[in-house]
Amino acid sequence: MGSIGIDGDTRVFVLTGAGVSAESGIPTFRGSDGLWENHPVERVASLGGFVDDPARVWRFYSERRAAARAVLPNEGHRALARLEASLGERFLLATQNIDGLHGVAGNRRVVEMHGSLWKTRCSRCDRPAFDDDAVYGDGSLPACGRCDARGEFALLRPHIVWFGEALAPKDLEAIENFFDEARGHRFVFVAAGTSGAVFPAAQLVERARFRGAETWLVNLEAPDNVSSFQHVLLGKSGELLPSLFASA
Ligand code: BJW
Repeated sequence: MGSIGIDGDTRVFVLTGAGVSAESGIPTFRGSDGLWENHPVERVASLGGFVDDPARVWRFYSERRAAARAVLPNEGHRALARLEASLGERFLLATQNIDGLHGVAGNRRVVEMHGSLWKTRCSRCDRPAFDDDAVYGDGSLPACGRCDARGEFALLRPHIVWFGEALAPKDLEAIENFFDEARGHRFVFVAAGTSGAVFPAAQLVERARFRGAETWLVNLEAPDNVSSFQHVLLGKSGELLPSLFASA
């Protein structure tokens, strides 16, 4: 397998998904043994599911917080941290993962497109999301202190982008700005560990191609949008990403 030759003109955008954290021991979503096998998606990852049964949703995310606490970045995460250290502003990482492992590995130029497992916000007021690693036990539902002070009751919710919810405009803008700036330079787009099944993340590869990007895929198996990629490397990201960027 070759590596992506990177020179002083190269801009690299990386999109990651659950597969990149799989070798750290975090389950992916789809497929056998995936998270969605045991949890009806619409009940735990939609606003409707939260309204119907907030305790179920908090149990789901609390279990994931408890499991993710003990987990460490793998070689794939570390390769991306080294790449950022080498490229600086010529690099941007957008992750669909909420586990925070890219940050633990050392990446700072990260857009967490689907939110963060380690943040909580009010389900009603515009209080900004705050750091929170609490595990909410059976039946204990966290309420918003700011709403309470106004004599209103509102539940806190995980700071996650659920199905049917819009991604943060500032996150989409950061990606679009990077794409626009990369146009006219050598622009490399890499997707790793993602099934290409969820939008808008799945269409980023086409948006990058439109700006002239060279497109690479690193994934265990061919995903839904495989035909959008010029270079396809099938295998584990923890093994492939370090050699892919060996020349950076
Ligand atoms: C390895 C590996 C190893 C394993 N190495 N590889 C256009 C068409 C159709 C539908 C839509 C559309 N646009 C929008 C929609 C609706 C919807 C959607 O996409 N639906 C699809 C299911 C069809 N999208 C949305 O609702 C989004 N919102 C939106 O578009 O809003 C519009 C709007 C505008 C204005 C107002 C209101 C609304 C939001 C999507 C949010 C997704 N959220 C989730 C859950 C929350 C996060 C969490 O709880 O963790 O995010 S869903 C879930 O899927 C999670 C993931 O981030 C996301 C992507 O999954 P990912 O990462 O690809 O994981 P897997 O498991 O699917 O794949 C792993 C891959 O890795 C596999 O291929 C393995 O082979 C591979 N692998 N080991 C390398 N070691």
